[in-house]
Amino acid sequence: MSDDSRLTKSKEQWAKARRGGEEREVFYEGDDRLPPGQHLVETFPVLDLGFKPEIPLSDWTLTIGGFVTTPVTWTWEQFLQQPHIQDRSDFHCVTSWSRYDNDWEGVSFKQIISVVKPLSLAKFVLFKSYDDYTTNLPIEVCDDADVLLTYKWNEKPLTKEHGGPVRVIVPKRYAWKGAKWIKEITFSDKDEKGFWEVRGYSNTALPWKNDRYG
Ligand SMILES: Nc1nc2c(c(=O)[nH]1)N[C@H]1C(S)=C(S)[C@@H](COP(=O)(O)O)O[C@H]1N2
Ligand SMILES: [Mo]
Repeated sequence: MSDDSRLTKSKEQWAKARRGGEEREVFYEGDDRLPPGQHLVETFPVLDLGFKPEIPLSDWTLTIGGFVTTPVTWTWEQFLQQPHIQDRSDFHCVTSWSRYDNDWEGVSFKQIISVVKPLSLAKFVLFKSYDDYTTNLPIEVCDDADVLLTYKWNEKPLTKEHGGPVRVIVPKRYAWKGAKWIKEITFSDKDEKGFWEVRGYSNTALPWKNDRYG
């Protein structure tokens, strides 16, 4: 299918859904940008453990360590001094909503790797947050050009409800793999499962494979 016909088709579908009275949330199938079992939303829902930590920038630190050559703890100023990237990506939550075209800006995971230099023994990454949330990924999944620690969403500072000051974004995985309110990143030889992974969610979390439960 050409890009043009895809665009036309999805415009028709949007129109249909709107005539049906759904203003904000549109359900349809057949958009080849939407992973199986997902529906598109225009809003940006908030999901957390019922607690949104408040972290003043003067108290914020990010510690990156474990099996690395050069562990670091960055203050907010030191984080901002790192080279920045921008990336636009779609966001897929396992609870079935997807949100297209989110603009993120921050420090790429590739930059983190180049700073801390993981040892060859390091095969996995564990993310820990200020709300004690954790999630885990293999290092090669993190070492991808679209994985970043963002402090902006659509050109504005990332709000507390969406994980500000800084959260992780891993576009090719379901959104629970992206830790909000990131506090620690630990490289390890072992795959330690995170909060949802120990509760039965998939360890791989691939939206395009409908890979929700372990
Ligand atoms: N620290 C932390 N990060 C988290 C969560 C959380 O509860 N705490 N929830 C995860 C889940 S299940 C999802 S779907 C996304 C939701 O991000 P949003 O609230 O910005 O939509 O954050 C993920 N990262
Ligand atoms: Mo989620």
